[in-house]
Amino acid sequence: MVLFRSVTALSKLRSRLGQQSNLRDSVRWLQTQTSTDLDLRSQLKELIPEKQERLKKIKAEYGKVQLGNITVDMVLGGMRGMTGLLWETSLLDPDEGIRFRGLSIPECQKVLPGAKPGGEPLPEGLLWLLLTGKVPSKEQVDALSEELRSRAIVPDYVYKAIDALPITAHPMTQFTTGVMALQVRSEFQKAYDEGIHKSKYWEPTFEDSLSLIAQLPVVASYVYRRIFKDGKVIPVDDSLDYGANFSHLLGFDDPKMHELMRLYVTIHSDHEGGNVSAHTGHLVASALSDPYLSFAAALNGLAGPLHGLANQEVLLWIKSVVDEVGENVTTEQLKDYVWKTLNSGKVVPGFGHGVLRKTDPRYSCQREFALKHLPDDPLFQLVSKLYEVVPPILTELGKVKNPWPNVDAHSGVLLNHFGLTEARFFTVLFGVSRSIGIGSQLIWDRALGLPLERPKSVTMESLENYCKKAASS
Ligand code: AMX
Repeated sequence: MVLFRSVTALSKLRSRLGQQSNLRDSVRWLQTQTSTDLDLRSQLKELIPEKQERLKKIKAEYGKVQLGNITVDMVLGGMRGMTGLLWETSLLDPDEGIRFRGLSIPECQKVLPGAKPGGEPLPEGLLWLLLTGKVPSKEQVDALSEELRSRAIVPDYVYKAIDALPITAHPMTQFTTGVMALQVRSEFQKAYDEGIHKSKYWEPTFEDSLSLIAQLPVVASYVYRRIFKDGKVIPVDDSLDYGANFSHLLGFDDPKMHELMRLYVTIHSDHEGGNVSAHTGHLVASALSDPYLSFAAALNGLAGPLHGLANQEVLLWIKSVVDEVGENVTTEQLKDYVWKTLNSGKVVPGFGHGVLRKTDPRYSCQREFALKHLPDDPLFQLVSKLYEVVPPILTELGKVKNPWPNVDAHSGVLLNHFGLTEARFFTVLFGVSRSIGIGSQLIWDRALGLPLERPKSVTMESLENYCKKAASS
């Protein structure tokens, strides 16, 4: 990669020399381009020793401090409320929602560079923030955009692996198959086989994570065009950033869709460590499986309807309302439809959350986007109506801890508005976005030397015996 960066800088210098007569300017420009300020890997190299020391100190000074009590309810209830993971890139507050390295979504929208001033944040900027904890400059983001474009090369056997599946295979199955095929070129696996020292694990993890993040839009778009379009692949556009390129590769070049994709990827990137996809990626990587293997595992968790597949389910559910009742559905008709869904033993997709207890800010910012760009869209109006109808009904059930909408309640109608109407594909978009959060954390997992995950499990019998003993003593 170092060689690649030098070659890229030199070829850019050559083209600048073609454009400009001032050699001194160009040399100065080359110096800034190769300086460590613009290089994410160099930035990380500086940060890692300090964080390693900090973790050592926490272990030494606070190792025996209790973080809460584990109850039987927690063990039987999917470990809700049980703190058990270190996850540096983001933190979820039940009321406020997600903070990426301390910044809320509106704050990220304010401080992260956009394609134009005031535009939606560029996902590359978020990647920089998640990895370093620092808000990048526009120049740093541009350098990272370029680096990602240069890594967006997908070997032919990846397409062949996908082509081996029937076209009817779910897009997530095709996508994950592509990720598994990408694994063939894992730098981590190669370095491990060659006997790399564990203090250097983070370096090939960095290479794999960045390449994975860069390659995923290409693989995802291949799957999309294979299933839903003409099968023709659209090449990467060297003038576009990550989000806009993803939209372009899928076949959508409306500037508003580019903006939507930047926002979509940014807000879907990370949601602290305990959700199914993030936790799975982290768990699998704790066995020193490389980022490709770990991320493919994460994607399989994301593909479940209680997690990432919910965005597909929401649009299909909304369309079923329209098919059955019509677009101008009244509040009463909508209430009846919600009850019908619940009475048939199904969940209302897009509502509820394992941690959040208020409206998801990822929902709110998508609503803002809709109000700005598609206020009259009939499906957006239906989504707005659901916001009024669903929470009181879920509250009435008496068991739902959070009746408010989550991220998935909104994303589908935005994509649908700009022509991406194939709901079955939506979770793939979610998957591409998640690589930014999970990939970033995996680098820190290895930099901090986090151990193999291995919690204790119990049988029902041992649990009963333990509880009886505890009650009698
Ligand atoms: N519709 C109907 N019932 C719901 C519900 C919903 N939207 N949300 C929760 N419930 C039910 C649960 O199924 C559970 O019922 P049970 O006791 O009969 O099994 C009960 O309410 C208590 O659940 P909870 O503690 O409030 O939620 P949870 O932490 O167990 O589950 C979640 C969280 C997201 C799986 C759940 O709210 C749900 O199924 N929502 C719909 C699917 C969805 O939108 N998923 C996407 C979440 C965001 C994401 O990961 N992308």
